[in-house]
Amino acid sequence: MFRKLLIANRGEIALRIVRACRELDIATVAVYSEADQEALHVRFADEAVCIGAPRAAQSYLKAARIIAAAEITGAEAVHPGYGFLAENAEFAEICRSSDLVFVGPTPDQIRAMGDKAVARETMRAAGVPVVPGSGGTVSDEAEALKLAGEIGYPVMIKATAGGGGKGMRIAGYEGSFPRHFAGARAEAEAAFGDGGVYLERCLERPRHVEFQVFGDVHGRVLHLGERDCSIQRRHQKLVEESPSPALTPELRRRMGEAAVRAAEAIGYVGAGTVEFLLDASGEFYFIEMNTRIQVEHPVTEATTGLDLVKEQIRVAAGEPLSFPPGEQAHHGHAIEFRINAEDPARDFAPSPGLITTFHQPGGPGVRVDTHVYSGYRVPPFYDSLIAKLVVWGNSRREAVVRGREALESFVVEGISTTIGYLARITRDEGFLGGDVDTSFVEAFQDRSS
Ligand code: MV4
Repeated sequence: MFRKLLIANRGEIALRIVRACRELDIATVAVYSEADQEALHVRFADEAVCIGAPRAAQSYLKAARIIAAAEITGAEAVHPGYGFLAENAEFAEICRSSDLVFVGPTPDQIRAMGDKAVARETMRAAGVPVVPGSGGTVSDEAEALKLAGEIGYPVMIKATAGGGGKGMRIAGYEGSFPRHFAGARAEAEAAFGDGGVYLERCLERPRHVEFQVFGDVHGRVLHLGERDCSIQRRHQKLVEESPSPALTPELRRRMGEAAVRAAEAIGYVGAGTVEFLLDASGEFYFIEMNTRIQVEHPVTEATTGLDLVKEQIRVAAGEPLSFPPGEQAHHGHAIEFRINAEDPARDFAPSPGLITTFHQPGGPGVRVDTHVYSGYRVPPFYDSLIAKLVVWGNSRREAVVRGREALESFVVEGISTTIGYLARITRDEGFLGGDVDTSFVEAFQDRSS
């Protein structure tokens, strides 16, 4: 096992990784920006190295400085967390050529899924269902228009370098296609330096159901069940839960098999997430694979009793997966609520600043992953997640009630947060019925205002 590991991240996930390392008896190195001098990941890690100015581009995204910090401190491995450099194949490659173990998949595996049109083709060839659409990217407008007619409107135009909904456009009918096609290409070029786009039939009010997968260097690949992430606002997830209220045992089995096939197709090693869209008729389609640990991984930890971050580190050290053979056992129901420093009354505008009071809930089945505390100043430079509330219950109903009580006793003063908004969701009839799809937030906002 590694003796020392560098954490190339900040916030709650950096603390999460510190805790996993403590249990594995691995020393930790934090890196931090000038804005994070007072951060808990800096205080709780065994050593800390300042790597630059507050902006991520000047610190957490500076591969060379992170590698230098690892070399100076004698770290043997680098855990990238999520965001920042977690899905940067070049960074994974630099780690390798610097004799550092990147805790995650290989550069080739990151690349195979990073290009979304290539990933679609790889999955289709492996027998994983994909949304009907183009084979690869399309650049010629006349050809794209013809293809769109064959796919059938509405048609979705997606950036191949995008993902998570970035650079996505819907053409509702033939007349609007050329405009959206040109718009999507220009947007993709500006945002990613790659104007490549592909087409998919636009599914009507799908659900977002993703499967947690894991692979080891000994060739074993398995899944740990699903998370339903249909409650999103502008492609930001607000609430995630497992099991998905939409799956039957039969559908879960088929989707789980498809998820494992997806990971096996690229010889996947480490923690990954295979994302599917599920339509109202029960058809499911691969859309993307994320080659990192995700924000919502504690939902799966709650229903499986496993520690996914420790498992990532063990797998990176070459150990076989520690999970028992066969189907993994799941217990009860878990829900994660993302608490952001945002003001729902001002269209979720960021609300950085000084937290004067922070009091977190507790009790049976309540877990809070956070890096903030009373007296902490939320910097304006990074994403707005300040805490994840993860509740567990024997039934969905019990989990929802625990979530509601926990949100109602959560006190954060000094800044605006999404706590009140999330508490209202727990009282919503649609949510209580498990009747959620991609239109949930819009419909909820209409009926609750
Ligand atoms: C789609 C779609 C409908 N049809 N693709 C993909 C990334 C995700 N964040 C948004 N994505 C969608 N892709 C096709 N072919 C609808 C969405 C979508 C969505 C998906 C899941 C959860 C919430 C969503 C909100 C808007 C759009």
